[in-house]
Amino acid sequence: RVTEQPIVVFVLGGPGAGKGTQCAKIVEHFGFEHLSAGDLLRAEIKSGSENGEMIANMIKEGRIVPSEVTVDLLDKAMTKSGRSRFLIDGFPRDERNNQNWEDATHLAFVLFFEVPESVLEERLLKRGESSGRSDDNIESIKKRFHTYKESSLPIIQYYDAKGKAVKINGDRPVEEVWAEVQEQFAKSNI
Ligand code: UP5
Ligand code: MG
Repeated sequence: RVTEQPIVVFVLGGPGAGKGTQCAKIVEHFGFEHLSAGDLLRAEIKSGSENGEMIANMIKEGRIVPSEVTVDLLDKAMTKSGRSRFLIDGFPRDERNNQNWEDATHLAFVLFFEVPESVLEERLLKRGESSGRSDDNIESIKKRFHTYKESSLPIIQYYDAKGKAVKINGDRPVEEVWAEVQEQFAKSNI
């Protein structure tokens, strides 16, 4: 494909759907740059940035950080990487996050992991035993689910209506999910 624009795949799905797990495998096999918006925000907290406290509060409350903060972190990470193909994990999460990306990038497709909420809850509680993540507790998890349904699902539905969403049943063993993800990337030719 001849394009000046970065090629982007959005990787979406509820909290704990397996976005990070599958992105690591995609990187290994298909050589994308993986940018997790959540990881960038957590790194920003650790860096002692003036936004740190605000971001930490939003994450614990399962709320979406103001778009300009996240978009700025993504922009910087994309520029710094010098790469042209990106997996953007856990973003866009609402309408505001979604503005301008379709013009500024070539959006190849949106990978969407479907997993029932009960399974997500179980995964996150288990991870919470050792993750140290401030939002892997039952109160924060419920808030994350609420935000996901209210703000993030409509974005996925928007891309689905445009024929851009690739839906994958994420409620299967990691390797089974990966087999389908791998097939999708192999046939997409990006
Ligand atoms: N696991 C993974 N796959 C499995 C499988 N197939 N079978 C069984 N277990 C599986 O996986 C989660 C857990 O499940 C792990 O223990 C894993 O081993 C297991 P993971 O791959 O980490 O799932 P992922 O979808 O990445 O889950 P994550 O918790 O990262 O998703 P969230 O979307 O909740 O978190 P994120 O880091 O993206 O965002 C956190 C917060 O940051 C948000 O709530 C929000 O407050 C803020 N944020 C913004 O404000 N804006 C943004 O743009 C992004 C984030
Ligand atoms: Mg993640």
